Amino acid sequence: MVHAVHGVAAQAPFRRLVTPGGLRMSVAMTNCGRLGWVSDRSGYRYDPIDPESGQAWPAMPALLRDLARDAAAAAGYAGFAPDACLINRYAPGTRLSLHQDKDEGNYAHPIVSVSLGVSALFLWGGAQRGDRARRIPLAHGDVVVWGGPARLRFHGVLPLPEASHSLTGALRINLTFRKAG
Ligand code: MD5
Ligand code: FE
Repeated sequence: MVHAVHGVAAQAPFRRLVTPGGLRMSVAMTNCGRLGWVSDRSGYRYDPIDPESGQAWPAMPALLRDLARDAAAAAGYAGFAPDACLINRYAPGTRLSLHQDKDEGNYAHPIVSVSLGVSALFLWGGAQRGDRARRIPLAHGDVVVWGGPARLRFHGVLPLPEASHSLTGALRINLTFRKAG
């Protein structure tokens, strides 16, 4: 999977997007699949075109697509067919503040997330931003299926510690598979 991510990034390099509020995200992102998640001053959206290249996003490697489908099926979501895979890259100190994933068309579809490389502490909140958040370690190889009432919970990632993994060095990679269209 790490090799597949490198292949995607060779076509669509990781970049740090700007939020509608004008702040640059600390997470570096790229995408594969028919649709990619992007953010700029005009807002958040799923776009079939990589705005950096003007070209379609790289195809979703079958290895990645099949793992997401099988994980969803094992969690009770048979037939999950993701059309978007957002790939997040965390360097030491990179964090992701509390948010909900609300840019997809149909919240009945789950989101599947795969963590690679350095472990992070995931913040798992509730339905309201102010709800107490649990801290859950996500390590290399962890796969989580977020469906049903969990699909719209607030969540985030605490700053990545300085650490090293044999496959990714100081980095954490997270892939999230979505049915966006
Ligand atoms: C990460 N990425 O570790 C996380 C993993 C993102 C993002 O949050 O938006 O790219 S996905 C965690 C997730 C997805 C959907 C719902 C919930 C968590 N949840 O209800 O807790 O880079
Ligand atoms: Fe999210």
